[in-house]
Amino acid sequence: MSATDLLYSDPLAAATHAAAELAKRSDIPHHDIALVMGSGWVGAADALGTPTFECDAHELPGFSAPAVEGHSGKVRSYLISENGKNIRALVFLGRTHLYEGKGVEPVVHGVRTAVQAGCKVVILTNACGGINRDYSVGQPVLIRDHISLTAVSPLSGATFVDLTDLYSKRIRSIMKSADSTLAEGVYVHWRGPTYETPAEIAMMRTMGADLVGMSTVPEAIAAHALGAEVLGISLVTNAAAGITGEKLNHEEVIAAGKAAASRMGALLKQTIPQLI
Ligand code: 8IG
Repeated sequence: MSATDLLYSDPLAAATHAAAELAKRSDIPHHDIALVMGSGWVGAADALGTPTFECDAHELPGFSAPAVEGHSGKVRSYLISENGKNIRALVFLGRTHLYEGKGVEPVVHGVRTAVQAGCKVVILTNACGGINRDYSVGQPVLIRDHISLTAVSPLSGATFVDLTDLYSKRIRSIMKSADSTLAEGVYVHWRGPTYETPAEIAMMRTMGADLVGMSTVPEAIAAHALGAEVLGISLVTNAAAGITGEKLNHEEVIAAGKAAASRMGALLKQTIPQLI
């Protein structure tokens, strides 16, 4: 059976295979923490230091080539050492999105691979639209909770998983201790690839949403269901539709991401030793 067929028929087995291949190629049998870097977050990975291993994600079974500019599709391993603690961080530069139309399995394959590789903590980053009028472009926001407007779950069958503490309170509190300016917000998952209409943004605001984007939620659910602790960080790279009267464009999003990413990378490097 091909790796892609296995991904759809037995996604966890596919992730186990990918984790074994990663261990073989990198010669690193175990990772502790995973980070998924979304649009514009590559600079944050660079702030983690020099990777001890890097490959193209699609060299690992079940991964496909990236579809979006700013998503490089690399997998890296970093060694973060502090106070005699050696932490292995597995970093995905880029991700697969629901709007690519391949289904949810490829979307969550990275985090499942990470958990099968040993990761107990999964940090999901993204670029998103700001619904909350208090947010400014370039501002990082911790995800406190989400609203799924796709209603797509990576899980099937009678597995009734509690999502009360999906975005770990423990980790959010560590992050806020390290940077007291960090805001928290509710993230709406929107399938895309179209952005929202102004009326849809007004609806989301009424629902209690602060942020809107096209990622993170399925990965958070898949990682949590496998027992990992999840942190979500959104970088507000544009005001959501209808707020400023300007149209949304992808280039603007990438530029805003780059500016804030190195600051977030330094914050992540500083806090990672406290998370494991
Ligand atoms: I970056 O305004 C980014 N991603 N749905 N809406 C949605 N996704 C986004 C947006 C946005 N900005």
